[in-house]
Amino acid sequence: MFNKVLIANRGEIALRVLRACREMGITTVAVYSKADRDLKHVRLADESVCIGPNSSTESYLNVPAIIAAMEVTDSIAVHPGYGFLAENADFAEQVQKSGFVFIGPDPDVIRLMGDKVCAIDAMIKAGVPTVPGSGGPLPNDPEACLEIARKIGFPVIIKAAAGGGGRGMRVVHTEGSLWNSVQVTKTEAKSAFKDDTVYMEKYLQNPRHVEVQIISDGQGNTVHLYDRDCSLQRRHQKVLEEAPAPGIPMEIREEVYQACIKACNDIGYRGAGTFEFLYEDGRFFFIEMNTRIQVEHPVSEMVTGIDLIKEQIRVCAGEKLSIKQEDVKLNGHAIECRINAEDPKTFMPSPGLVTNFHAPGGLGVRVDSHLYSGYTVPPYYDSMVAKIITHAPTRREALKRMAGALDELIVSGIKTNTPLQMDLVRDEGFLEGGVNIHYLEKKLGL
Ligand code: MV4
Repeated sequence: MFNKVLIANRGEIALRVLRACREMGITTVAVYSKADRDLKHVRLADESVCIGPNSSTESYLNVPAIIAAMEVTDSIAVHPGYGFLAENADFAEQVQKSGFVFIGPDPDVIRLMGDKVCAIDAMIKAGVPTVPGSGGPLPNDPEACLEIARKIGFPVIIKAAAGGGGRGMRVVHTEGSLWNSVQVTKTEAKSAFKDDTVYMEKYLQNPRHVEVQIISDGQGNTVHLYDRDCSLQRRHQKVLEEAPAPGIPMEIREEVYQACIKACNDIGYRGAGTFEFLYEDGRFFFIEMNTRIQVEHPVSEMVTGIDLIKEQIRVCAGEKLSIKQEDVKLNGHAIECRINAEDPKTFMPSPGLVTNFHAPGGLGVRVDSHLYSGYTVPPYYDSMVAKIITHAPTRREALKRMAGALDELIVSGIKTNTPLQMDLVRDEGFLEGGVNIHYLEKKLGL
């Protein structure tokens, strides 16, 4: 096992990784930007290194600075968390070439999944159900594109191969607007990702966002940790997630889990990973794969009892997976509410001094947060400051528990989206279960 791990992230996920390392007896190294010297995990880490100024480009995204920090601290491995460099294949490669371990899949696997056209192709080969589509890049020819779109049937969606997470896509409803949309998406993709490759899919009008969590040791052993529903989102930012996805028959899900496991073993996947699907009319359609730990991983941990961060570290240290599929039992239901430092009405960021912080507690309540009374939320990074997770035998009970936890939560001095979350866990439509990806934006009148 690694004796020292560098945590290349900040906020709640850096603290989450630190806690896993501590339990495994691994020495921790925190790296932080100038604005982040007072982060909770920096105080708790065995060692810490300032890697640059406030801007993330010059600190948490600064590859030479992070590798230099690994060298001066004699770190063995780096945990990237989520965001920042977590899905940067070039970073993973640099880490390996410098003689360190990247806690994640091989750079080539990150690269394969980063190209959505290649990812979809790999999934088709493994038998994972995908959205009907162009089955490759779109040709640079209006007539050929029109023929593909007619075969798929309108509406269609044009997506950038290098995009993902909602960046670089365009819905097309009519034949007349197709070619212009293809060209505009290509131009945007070229400037955003330096790659103008685009592909086409059937546009699903009212799907749910359901994702499958897996963990693999890269030695042919992969297990799934069931699924999560992340349909409650605003502008591609998830707001509330839950596990398992409500109201989907287990036979349908089981088939998808087995296909995901086969895909992992086919591509030699190592580490934690998420298969994102759109779910509509009783069917799953793969859209993309995330090769990192995700923000919402705690809901899967709560319903399975598995520590995903520890498993990530173990498999990336070359150990075999410590669990077999039959050990992964689904127990109850979990909900996660993301607490953001933002205005609950305008969604404008609201950084500043937290004059008082009081976390909720009790049976089945988990709080993943780096907040403390007297901490100042800097304006330079993501506005998420806490995740409240509740676990109970049933969905209704988990939601009821969440309502109580949100009532207990105190974050004074800054604005947060807690009022929105309080409203959501009491929302009639959401309480029914199985709302689609447009539900929250419609509710907010967007
Ligand atoms: C889609 C889609 C409908 N049909 N693809 C947005 C994020 C990216 N991961 C893929 N996205 C979508 N792809 C087809 N063929 C609708 C979306 C989408 C969406 C997906 C998941 C969660 C929220 C969403 C919000 C708007 C659009």
